[in-house]
Amino acid sequence: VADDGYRLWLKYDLLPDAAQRKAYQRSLRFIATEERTNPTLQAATAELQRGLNGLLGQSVPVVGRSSGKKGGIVLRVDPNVRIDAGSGATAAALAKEGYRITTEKGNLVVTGQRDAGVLYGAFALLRHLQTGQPLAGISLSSAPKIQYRFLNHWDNQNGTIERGYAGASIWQWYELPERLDPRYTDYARANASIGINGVVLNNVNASPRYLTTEYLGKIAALASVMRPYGIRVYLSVFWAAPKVLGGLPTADPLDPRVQQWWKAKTDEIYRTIPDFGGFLVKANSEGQPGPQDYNRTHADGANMLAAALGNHDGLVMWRAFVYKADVNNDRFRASYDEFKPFDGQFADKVLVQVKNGPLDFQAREPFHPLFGKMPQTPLVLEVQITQEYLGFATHLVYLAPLFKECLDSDTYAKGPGSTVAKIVDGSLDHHAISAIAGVANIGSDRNWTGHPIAQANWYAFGRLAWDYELTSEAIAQEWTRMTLTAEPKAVATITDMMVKSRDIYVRYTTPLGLHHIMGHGVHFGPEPWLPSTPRNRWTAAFYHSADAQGLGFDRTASGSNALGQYAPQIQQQWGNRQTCPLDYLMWFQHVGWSQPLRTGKTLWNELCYRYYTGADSVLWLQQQWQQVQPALDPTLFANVQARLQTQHKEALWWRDACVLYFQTFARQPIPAPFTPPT
Ligand code: GCW
Repeated sequence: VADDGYRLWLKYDLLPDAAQRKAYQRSLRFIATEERTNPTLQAATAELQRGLNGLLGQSVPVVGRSSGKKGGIVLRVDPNVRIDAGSGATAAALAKEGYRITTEKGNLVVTGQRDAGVLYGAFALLRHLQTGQPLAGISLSSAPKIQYRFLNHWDNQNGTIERGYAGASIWQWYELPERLDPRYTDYARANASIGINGVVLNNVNASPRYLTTEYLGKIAALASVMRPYGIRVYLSVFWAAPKVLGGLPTADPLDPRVQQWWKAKTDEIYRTIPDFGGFLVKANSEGQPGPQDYNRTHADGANMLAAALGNHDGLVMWRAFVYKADVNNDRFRASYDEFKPFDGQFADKVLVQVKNGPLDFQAREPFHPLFGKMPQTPLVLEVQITQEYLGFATHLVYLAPLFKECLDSDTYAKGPGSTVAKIVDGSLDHHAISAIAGVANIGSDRNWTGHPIAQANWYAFGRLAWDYELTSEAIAQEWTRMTLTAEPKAVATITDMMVKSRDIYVRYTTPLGLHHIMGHGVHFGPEPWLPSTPRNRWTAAFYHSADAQGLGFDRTASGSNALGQYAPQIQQQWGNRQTCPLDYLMWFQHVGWSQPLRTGKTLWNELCYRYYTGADSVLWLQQQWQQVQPALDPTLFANVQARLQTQHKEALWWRDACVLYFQTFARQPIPAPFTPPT
């Protein structure tokens, strides 16, 4: 049977090594659990049965208790089991989701303080087997580093997905609540296997319809599928809902009628969905309504929703992705300028959700300057798993290196070592709450993500949300083994391709810190020539600022001074042409075409060098892929092979468009050995 990718990394194909299978079989002969009616333990048990059946070719019975038997798995909830989750303010909450796997009296014991921990432990045990690791003397213990680990769906009520490239939405609203597509369960399994514990079901450009009684019933049905998997559902809300749904003349957050409407709506939600997670809000951004329509602030809006939540166990995630087409401002600065002044004014249940970079999910951005500058507010890190600016579903781009680059960035907020990760996990500023969100790349395509390798981005997001200290390489290796092949050389080759893929993409699209030069609106392909107009100033030409002298956006004190939003150490490093990382150069400096860079080449020559070698590297990806063919399912092999052909075509398109366009300013020949396109 051809591998259509539906099973993701939970394929559970028979392990190829018979000796290893034998060894595993001896220790995995039954599953014992005393809590057979607990839905989460039932999910854990069913997953283990399914996994062992596939991996070992043996059906494993479930028994009530091990009572002296040896050679099986014992699942146990034990509120007192010791799980190390550090010493931060969230440690107790994190430990509740952790797990421990040990050997006791001849059995493998999977323990958690709560049932969700046992489920995560069951998935960890399966991963252990899928990646061929020994069971003898096994002793694993793990707790997440971040408390709320979200997927954000940008799915619309009509089934389309904003910036989705893998088909329509998997939520079949018109079938709900009666029919529960089995795919929902598979979705929940996949998420639980990587520790995702919250999903925002709908687009941040939100339809008010989700808040109607009719839709709440549908959402409750979805919540019932997610619940056993430790996943809570959340909603993006349309700010003007009190007007549209409630018939009120206003949505002013300080108007008592508006407050009352939200309170009543929130109570209704919790009556329908008792474990509802909370609200995500995009307000006063890209045409969405918000509190500023009434001369109120982001804090007024967020705090009103927090008050509506009252004693319900829910959160408000208020997005910092805001900008107005203010011709006097550099869009880079907008979110910081609007939010920084409100630090300390948000209610306890409010988190501010900040994109990884200041602009908009570009292929490479410096970290967002709000990280480290709002110490009194818990910040959610929002990354994009869907490849809006990274080649949709035709370019092979593994995103863990992008996520890690942001998490590992040093903000210097409290001296060296104040990484974005330590701000997001709450440890730097001692927050009692921490969260991370990834914009999903999931659709109803048979293989969920369009590009088969894009499954790894969903996987990597979850694994890093659980433990941001994992390396990109380790995650790629693990995913490849679970999903594609166990053949060691092929695993090494594919891991290498994946780890290098994002840099390759950056080189042939936006090298040296170029940004926002893609096709306008659709965000695909190159369009660096799009000029600024008084009505639309923020176009490609604005961001690359090419002129006869040079290239790049001056964000130092002589330019927009967006650099001034960062810590002094960063200002010093990035503000100096000699020390600014070349990868960020065009983000911060306008550099002369003939200026020599640290590489020894002039800016123009270095730019050409990166565009050309970047596009050539896609041929390298093709060669590597060709080498692993014998180790792969033929259908899957052919799928990726074809996409790599498209990717090369599009890489040449990017290269030629950008080099030829910038050449009209640089007025220099394309350096040898590269030859101009004909
Ligand atoms: O990246 C931009 C996208 C919009 C998106 C917006 C946002 C959901 O182009 O499609 O809207 O960001 O993050 O709100």
